[in-house]
Amino acid sequence: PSAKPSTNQSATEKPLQPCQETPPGLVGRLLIEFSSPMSMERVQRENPDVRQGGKYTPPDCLPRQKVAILIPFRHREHHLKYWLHYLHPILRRQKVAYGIYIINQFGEDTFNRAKLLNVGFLEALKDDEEYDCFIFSDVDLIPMDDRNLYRCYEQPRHFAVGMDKFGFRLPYAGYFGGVSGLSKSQFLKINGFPNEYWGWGGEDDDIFNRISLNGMKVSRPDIRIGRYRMIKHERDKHNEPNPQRFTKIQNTKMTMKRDGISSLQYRLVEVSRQPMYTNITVEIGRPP
Ligand code: UDH
Repeated sequence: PSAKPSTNQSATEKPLQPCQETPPGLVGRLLIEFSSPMSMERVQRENPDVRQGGKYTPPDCLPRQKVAILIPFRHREHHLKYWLHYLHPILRRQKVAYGIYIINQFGEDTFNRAKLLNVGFLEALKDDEEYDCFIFSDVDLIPMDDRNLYRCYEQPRHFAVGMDKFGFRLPYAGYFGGVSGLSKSQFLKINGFPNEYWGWGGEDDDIFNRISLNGMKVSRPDIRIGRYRMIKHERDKHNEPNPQRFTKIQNTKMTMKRDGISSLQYRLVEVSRQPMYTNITVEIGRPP
């Protein structure tokens, strides 16, 4: 399903054509660096066509999908500026209709990436029920090639196949970390993401297991195109490696039925629309 023609077509213009499968204005390999300072003012100034809340719709064609981009977040304002600086222009060239959602964990209890992303899925749909594609991105990962198209595919997508910190190679065959994307129906088929991975690690492997156990197969871009730069950082406080992760990922088959989007509980603290993104602050509890 694509967006309604009426949303970006005035009476005098001729009807918009569907956006081309391969967007014509892509540039390919990009220079990504994090040494020059970045400010939100600059990001705003350079992206005047992004609407309040970080929404964008191509003006010259009818987008094929409506994409919600969800970023798990806490205390990474510095990274967010670079992410927005690089991603808004890339997404614009890719001719997608999108909205950016920062899912900000309230308080200082242990971080829970996958649970935040479950919240993002439901809250994005509350904001706009037309989203049919969900892309889950860490805030510190910037694609180095705009041919890595941020949209949904026949099969669940893993975008971040070649990260600089792993020598631009997939660290292991079942890696699903960093940046991934599922259509609404693919996400619901796996009962969303696990809520019970507190701290760092394992949740991405659990999601990979959910996909395989439900008869789907991860798709990926070519390794030459799926390259990423990660903004270097130290380990965050309250996101220590989770020692339970190795046993938990052995049990996905049993746990995925009860633990997921169907069992998600949270308390919404605040939704605020910023010029370049929508911020969703949420209380998600703490490990048992
Ligand atoms: N995140 C936050 N705040 C946190 C923790 C995580 O925003 O406090 C989000 C953020 O989007 C981040 C993602 O969760 O990109 C993944 O967390 P991570 O960046 O900590 O994970 P990664 O595997 O790094 O990239 C692990 C620590 C590496 C320490 C290396 C020290 N040399």
